[in-house]
Amino acid sequence: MYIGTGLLTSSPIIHRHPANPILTPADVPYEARLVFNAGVTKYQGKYVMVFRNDYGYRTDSVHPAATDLGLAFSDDGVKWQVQPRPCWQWQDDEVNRVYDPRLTVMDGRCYMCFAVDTLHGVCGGIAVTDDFERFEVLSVSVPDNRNMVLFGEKIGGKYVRLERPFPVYSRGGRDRFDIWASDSPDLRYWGNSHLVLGVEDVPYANDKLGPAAPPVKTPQGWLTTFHAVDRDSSRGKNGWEDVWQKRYTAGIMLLDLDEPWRVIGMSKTPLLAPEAPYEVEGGFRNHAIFPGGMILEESGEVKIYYGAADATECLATADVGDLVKLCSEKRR
Ligand code: BMA
Repeated sequence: MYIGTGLLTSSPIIHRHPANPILTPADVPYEARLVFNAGVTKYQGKYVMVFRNDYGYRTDSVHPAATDLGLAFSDDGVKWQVQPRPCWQWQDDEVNRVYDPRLTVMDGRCYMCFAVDTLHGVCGGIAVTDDFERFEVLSVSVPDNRNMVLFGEKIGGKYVRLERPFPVYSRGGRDRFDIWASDSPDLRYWGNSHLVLGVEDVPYANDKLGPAAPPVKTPQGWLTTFHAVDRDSSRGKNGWEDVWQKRYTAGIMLLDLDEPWRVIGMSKTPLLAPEAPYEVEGGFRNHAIFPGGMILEESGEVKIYYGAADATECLATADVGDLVKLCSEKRR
């Protein structure tokens, strides 16, 4: 029996963009039904977005017919030109689909973390591209793991990622999934893992957490979003499925610059909780906010891109100083 964490509201320091949703299926020039959970970064002078497109659904069907990854470019991060074709589908007998991309630029190359449903479990992968046409897969984890995000530079001489393994054995058969960090000398071999944040650390979660957008660097620490999930057994139909008991909110925390598995601050309340119409109604799974992109502009504005209700892509903005301050509510 799950009891939810009650009424949740968004922080007053974050502002939903008036153009929301900034990407919908109507913007996509090929079959698209649900367009959400995008990775967004700046690359070669443009904003670039790789978005998840689930298509072939009917509203009375709960299982995705297919998923591909779409590509869009923008000059301002708000208006997007979607490219005529999806950008990558991993052709492999073992692979069912690739989804929830996150983008990190390092040394002039664009790295994409992704979730991949295989015939033998859900894995997290990392690929690299220079042109969004050819992707080289560098590593795939053992199941079950996903929500990987890469830090934008080496720390202590190693690449670092946040990730979310999902163990069930010995966890009482319940969801109880936490955020971890691992490092790597070459983006292929990962280890030296540390627990970063447990479900019990987040007052508005009772079910699971996951890394959201790749962290941005500030003088005070690595600023990073995460998704936090509460479940309530009394919730019923809330989207296309017969029963959808979860609510996904976005949280924010600050990680140590040199030991990024150490949380040095975290807001005890959500940064973004589902409230806007496009977050709470008409979606595949209502009450789902799933950030996948975070850009720190020179002006100090932070753009946070998030999937809303597993149906469209949205944007919210905040000032970097306000975000850092919000995290100072909790110190360890
Ligand atoms: C998670 C992932 C996300 C999705 C979320 C809400 O488990 O599958 O892709 O947005 O659930 O449905």
